[in-house]
Formats: sequence, structure tokens, C-alpha cells
Amino acid sequence: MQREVEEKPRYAVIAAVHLPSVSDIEFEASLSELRELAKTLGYTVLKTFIQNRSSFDTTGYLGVGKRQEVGCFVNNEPGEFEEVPSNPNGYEIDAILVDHEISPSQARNLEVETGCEVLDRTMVILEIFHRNARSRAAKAQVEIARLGYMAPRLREAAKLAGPQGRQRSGVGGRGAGESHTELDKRKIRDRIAELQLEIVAMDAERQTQRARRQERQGLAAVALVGYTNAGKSTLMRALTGSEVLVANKLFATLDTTVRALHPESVPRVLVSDTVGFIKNLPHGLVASFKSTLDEALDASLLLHVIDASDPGFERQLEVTDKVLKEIGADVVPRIRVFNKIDHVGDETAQAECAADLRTRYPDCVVMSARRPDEVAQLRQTIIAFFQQDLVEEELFLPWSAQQLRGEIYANCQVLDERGDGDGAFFKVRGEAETLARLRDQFAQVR
Ligand SMILES: Nc1nc2c(ncn2[C@@H]2O[C@H](COP(=O)(O)OP(=O)(O)O)[C@@H](O)[C@H]2O)c(=O)[nH]1
Ligand SMILES: [Mg+2]
Repeated sequence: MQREVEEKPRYAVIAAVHLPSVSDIEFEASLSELRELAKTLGYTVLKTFIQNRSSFDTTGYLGVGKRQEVGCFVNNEPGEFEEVPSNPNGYEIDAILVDHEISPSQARNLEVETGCEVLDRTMVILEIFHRNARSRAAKAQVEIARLGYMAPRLREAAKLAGPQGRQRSGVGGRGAGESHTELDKRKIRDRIAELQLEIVAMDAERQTQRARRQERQGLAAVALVGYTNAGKSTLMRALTGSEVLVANKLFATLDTTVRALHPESVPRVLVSDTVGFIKNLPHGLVASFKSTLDEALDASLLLHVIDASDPGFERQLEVTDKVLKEIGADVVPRIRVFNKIDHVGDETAQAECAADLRTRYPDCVVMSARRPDEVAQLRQTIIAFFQQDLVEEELFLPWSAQQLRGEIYANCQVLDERGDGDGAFFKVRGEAETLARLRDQFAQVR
């Protein structure tokens, strides 16, 4: 199931109001997180507009002047705003991303004035969750959050739809039945209630989920978890190397974010990327975030990736541990990977930081995804984890069935091979289940 379609490049600008109560560091952290989230959605961010204000503009989030400035850039009009570089090469801007949750009318006004789609922080995150939701429960949970978010925005759209909409929703409109807006509101409420019931029913299926996990036990699966920007996707690419997607039936639904460790190992290890934790997660999205993370439960090993160069990493580490526990993933073995050590000051500072981390978190890995030797070492650590359970055995293959030799080499580590009059003996190391399967297969050809 190869769904990696060449997407048309999409461009965006970011707009953010810096409130006096927010420190420069917090403000910058939130912005860079939004840039990462935008990148996840496939946007190239061309420019960031920042405005210092004591509060959001009630009409359009940014003040009038700033809205015009953004409008000029977005529409590639040479503006009266000389300090704004013109839109390079006249890129068509697909969206203005706002680094706050704004009201439906603020979003609408900003859209109308600039002629460009506006996505606020919540919408951006919802879109990412929507793309990442895989299980039925996660899909339902994300849809609930989306509907809750859309409901007031539909009302706004209806208001703008013009006099008919308004007439019908007027006080005297009772005889004519419900207005569009009322109807939509009710539909949304009903749908949310329906989804909630589904989720309750699915909770009862938790047992099935456990069964599914057992079914997959034969598969060596690693999931990368951690905050957005910790380097999960970079590590995933470095570890799997290839652009080749894994076409494995069990993982077919997991599409593009599952790849095999490269070069291939025994056992074959599949690596999957999960939706990243978000520092500035709107409260209403907590439940959908957790359910989207549930694929971590399917892994036999979690790599918890932490940005060691982020001053707030300790708090992030705690939150990650807590959430993993809440979704029941605390039973999955875990390796803490402190990444971006190259980004922690000079060499002395890096060495000190690494030593400190190793003392505080025994068995952790300290590394940089940018250093191939350290990536190779992590790869070895992962393989070693899965090889713990391998068994050694001797397999016999009659000369008449030598076409099956390839099967042995593809599925096991061959330690020794010798032949006698009847066939070949292979001293191999592999997963118990795999070896049992091969033995059965060979017995049948005899
Ligand atoms: N300096 C440094 N940057 C890194 C390292 N790993 C990732 N990055 C950068 O950090 C940013 C976020 O990485 P990404 O893999 O997208 O993070 P994700 O959100 O966890 O998937 C990207 O700009 C990467 O190039 C590292 O080890 N060192
Ligand atoms: Mg990523």
C-alpha cells in the first residue's frame, strides 16, 4: 500500500501576537513548534509576522495595519510596507497559520481581508491528528474534537451566508422549523453522541486489542515516541535509510510511517513514527492526542526520543512518561534516546551533558542523529534487544529441497552449514516461531 504521493508544494506564512504575559523564550518556542507542525503538514513557511499587542484584536486577531501587511505579502502586492520583503518569486500562499486558537469571527475576518485561508493552531493540530489517527477509536476521538471545533465555526459561516440564513434563524422563524444553523448544530450534537457511544463500545474491545498485540509478537516492531522536533522523523530516516516502504499486511494500515531497519537484520525490525507530543497542546485535544498515540501500544519496543538540547527536556520527559502510562504503554520496554547532543554547546559541554545524562538515566542512549556512527550504534542496540529472544538450533534440509535454502538465509542468521549424504545441516539463530515454521515447511517436503 504505497501512498506516498508527490504532493504539490504548499506555502504558508505564520502570524503571531506576542502578548506581554508571554516571555520571549516561550513565544519563540511556540513559534518554532508551529513551524515544525506546519512542516509536518507539508507547508513551507515563507515568513513569520509578529505583532506585540496587549491583547488580540477582537475583529481580526492582528491589528488593522498588520492585517494589511500580511494581505500584501500573501497577494504579492508590492506594499506600502517597505520593511516587508516582497513574497519571493511570487509564491502562491495557501494558508496563514495563526499561533493561537482564535474565534470563528476573527478567523473569518482575517480570511476575508487577506483573501487567504486561515488555520489557527488548533486546526493545524487537528489536521495532524486526523492524518495520524489509525485505529477506529483514534479516528472517532479525533472526529469528536473536530466536530466540537467546527460547530461554532459553522454558525459563523451561516451568518456570513447572507440574509436567508439570518431570516430563518430569526426569532419569528419558529413556524418554519429549525434554521440551517440549528439543524447543523443538532446534527453535530447527535454525531458526537453517536461517536462517544462507539468509543465506549470499543473500550470493551480492549481485550481484542491485546490479542492483536500478541498476534504481532512475532514481528519485531519499534515505535518512536516523543515531542515534536525531538528528531523522531530524522532518526527514522537515518535508521531505515531507504525510501522503500514496507508492504506488510499487518501494517498496511499504517502506510508511509512504517519502514524496515536498513540494512535488514535478523529478525527483521520494523520502525514506525508516531504523532509527536506538543508543548502547547490545546486542552480540548488531549483525548484525541492520546488515542492517536495508541499505535505505540503495538510496538514491542519504544524509542523515547528526547531533544537533549531543549532546556525544557526534563519536563517533557515526565509528561511523555505520564501519558504513556495513561494509555497503558508503560508495559512496553523502552529505551530513552537523548538526541541532538551535537547541539549542546562545545565538545566539553557535550561530554559533560552526556556523562550527566548517563548517570541520571542508566541504560539511556546519548547521540546525534547527524552522526552516522552513533545512528549505527543505536541500530545495533535495537537489534540486540530483539536478538535477546533468539534461539539457536540446527535445521536439516534434504538435498531434494535445496530450493528452500533461500528461506533459511532470509529468515535466520546462519552460523554454520555442513552437508552429508542426505542433505545439509544449518546451525542457525532465529526467532523460535520462525524456526518452528521452517521446520514444519521442511518436514512437508521430505
Ligand atoms: N543539531 C541536530 N539537529 C537535529 C538532530 N536530529 C534532528 N534534528 C533537526 O531537528 C528538527 C526536527 O527534526 P524532526 O526529525 O523533524 O523531529 P520530529 O518532530 O521529532 O519528527 C529538524 O530540523 C532536524 O534536522 C540532531 O541530532 N542534531
Ligand atoms: Mg516528525
